[in-house]
Amino acid sequence: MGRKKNKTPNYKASSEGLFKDKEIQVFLDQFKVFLKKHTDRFLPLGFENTGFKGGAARSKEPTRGGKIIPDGDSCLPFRGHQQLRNAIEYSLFSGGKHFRPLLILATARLMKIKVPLILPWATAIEMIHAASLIHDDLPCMDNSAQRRGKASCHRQFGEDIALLAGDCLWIEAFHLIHVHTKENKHKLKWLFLLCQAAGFQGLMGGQALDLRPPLNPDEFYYKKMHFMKTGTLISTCIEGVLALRDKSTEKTKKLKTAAPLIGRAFQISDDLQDKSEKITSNLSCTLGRKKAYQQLNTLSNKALQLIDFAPSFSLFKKLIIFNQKRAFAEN
Ligand code: GRG
Repeated sequence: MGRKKNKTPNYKASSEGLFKDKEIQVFLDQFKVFLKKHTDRFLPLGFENTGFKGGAARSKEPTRGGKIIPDGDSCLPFRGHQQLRNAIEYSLFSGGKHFRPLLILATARLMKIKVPLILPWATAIEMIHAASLIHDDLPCMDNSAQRRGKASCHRQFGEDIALLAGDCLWIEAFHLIHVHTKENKHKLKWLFLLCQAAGFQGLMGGQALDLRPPLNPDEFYYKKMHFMKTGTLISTCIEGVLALRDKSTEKTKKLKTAAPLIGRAFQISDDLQDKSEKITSNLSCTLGRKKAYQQLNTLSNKALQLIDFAPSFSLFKKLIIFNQKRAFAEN
């Protein structure tokens, strides 16, 4: 049994509404086109059902990644499963704040790195994020019926397809980095960072800590769990951009130090927004909302102080403040 039934989605504002900056819109459009290109190329349209019923979707030329597979049987349909693809696209293109891709853009702006160079990174990170949300909603985890104001992936497509959609998404994120990163040294660094952020010390390990908390969770536990479950991926967004620069400078050091603070602040803000019932492992419930607000403010202010070289109107600072303020927003 999951811990929370019918978790109320706290999704309210999308990034489009919050950052009415034309350049950000252009970035988000480019980002979505990039994402769509990857799904179109590597997850080609397939069969509506698993049964090989033929029809429009049936291919005489089985393909993988746009290439014909020499299987020796031209009748073997091999375009992939349509529902799986639908579930992947349903989850990828269902809104969300795009906090992580925007943080990547914000870091790139501070480092004077051009958008095309960071698109694969932003896209792969959002795919891992989408995968984690699908899995997080499953009945064996948070058991959430809704996500972003819509039916969660498993409610829409069934648990089997949702599980596979989540698996597929995070694997495809690695695939995307492999295919779209020009420089080998950047590719290796990005793959390493993704492994670190998603694996045992990251999302997956953090989720285990959240699902099976100790009997008496203390502040240290929350710090660790928040960082692994949420903070690592957010912090990795920044690190991935810094990986494009060889030299370590005062600026990069400050950004590296601020990254985990922003990551932890993001989860605390998320907890404070979550007003659903039956929440057991939530900092704001266990330690009290006041203390959680204090921690959020301390972390955010520390991060803002560190980024003293960035102008106050910079996207980077705006994102830190946005995260701080959303904790106070009414759902
Ligand atoms: C398959 C990669 C993978 C992981 C499996 C289920 C799991 C392990 C991890 C779950 C981790 C998790 C859901 C952490 C919470 C992170 C969080 C605060 C999510 C909400 O992010 P927002 O607010 O969501 O950015 P939107 O909807 O805006 O994209």
